[in-house]
Amino acid sequence: MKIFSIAKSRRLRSTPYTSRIEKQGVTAYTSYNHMLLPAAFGSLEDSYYHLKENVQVWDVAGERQVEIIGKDASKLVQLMTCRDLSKSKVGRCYYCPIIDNEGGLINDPVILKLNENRWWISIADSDVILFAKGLAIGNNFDVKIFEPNVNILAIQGPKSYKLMEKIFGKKITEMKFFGFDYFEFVDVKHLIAKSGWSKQGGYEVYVENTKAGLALYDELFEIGKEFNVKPGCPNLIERIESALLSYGNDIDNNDNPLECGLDKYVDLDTDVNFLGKEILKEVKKKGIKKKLMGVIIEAKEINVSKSIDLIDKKNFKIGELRSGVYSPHFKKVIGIAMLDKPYFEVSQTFKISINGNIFEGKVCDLPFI
Ligand code: THG
Repeated sequence: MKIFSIAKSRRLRSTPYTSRIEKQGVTAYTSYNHMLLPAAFGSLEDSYYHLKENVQVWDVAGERQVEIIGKDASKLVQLMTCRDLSKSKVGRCYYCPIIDNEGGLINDPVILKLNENRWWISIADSDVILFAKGLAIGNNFDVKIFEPNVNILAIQGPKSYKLMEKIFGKKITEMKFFGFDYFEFVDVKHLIAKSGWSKQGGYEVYVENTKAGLALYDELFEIGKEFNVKPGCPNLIERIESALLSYGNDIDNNDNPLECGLDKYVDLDTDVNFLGKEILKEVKKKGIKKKLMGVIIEAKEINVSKSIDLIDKKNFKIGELRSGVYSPHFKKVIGIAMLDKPYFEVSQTFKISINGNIFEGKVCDLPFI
């Protein structure tokens, strides 16, 4: 595979941590919400093992916040998501599909309820702010919508608890998954959630005060020495094994949340008002025509930069691979694929062409682990 460098510019925004991670050896970037997102610090497999055993600090400032504040803030947030937020609590995070009037996914953010009239939508890679502003204008909602200067630092891995306890005290270890609270470091309070885009445990610090955030960044690496801390980033192997979905890769606006296995976050039997509700009810009644599934492929290597067709014995397309990677755990390629009806069944077999060679594969449930 030929390697290309990334051309930086103002449009592809740097983060407050960019100069730090470049000193620390970032080797690849991707773009996320028009911002640099580190994609590798050397070997993907080394980072994978390190993440599963130690602790990493990630510059995930690209997970931008869309702040919605005002009298109609809750109404607007609910209009955008099919998850029922009527019983939501201040101090909690909610993983919420955002969908349009046709039920198509716009984004799959984490939504934080800051208070009754103030929310942060912690977005994946699509311009939710434009969608939110359009809806607010069209509905004459009394809200302000903007992107606050928040730059998330994720602390991920099994040793994240010990590291964060050393810096913030015992209370931080008592927080529940997807809860958030405020914790002080050198006289500055930071919003910290027990969350993150890995299944290895950890926290996310929503840094609002950049200077204090950089001091915290340095402290994490200083105190973290005894826990073998390293800089890292969302890890393709770990996130596919854990089936953490990536908007734009695994799912996009042509998919609805029921097709993506997000049924848990689709509340059709409540009286809350959201876009696409009637359409999703119809989809549920009639049944989905495609479904996101796991796949295991008898190959040792893959690089997915666009969808790859999955075909049956007669060379008929039955689905498409959307993400894939070699898993050291399974010693095979694993991936996330959209399978057409009626092929989205566990143990369904298929063929796939990777770099001109044909490999056998099998459909399975998500997550892998
Ligand atoms: N953290 C924050 N913002 C984010 C992400 C994040 N924005 C972009 C992207 N990641 C959004 N996508 C996801 C996808 C999955 C999860 C979080 C964000 C996730 N899911 C858990 C799971 O699937 O098991 C738990 C969901 C739940 O139980 O509610 O964590 O990572 N700030």
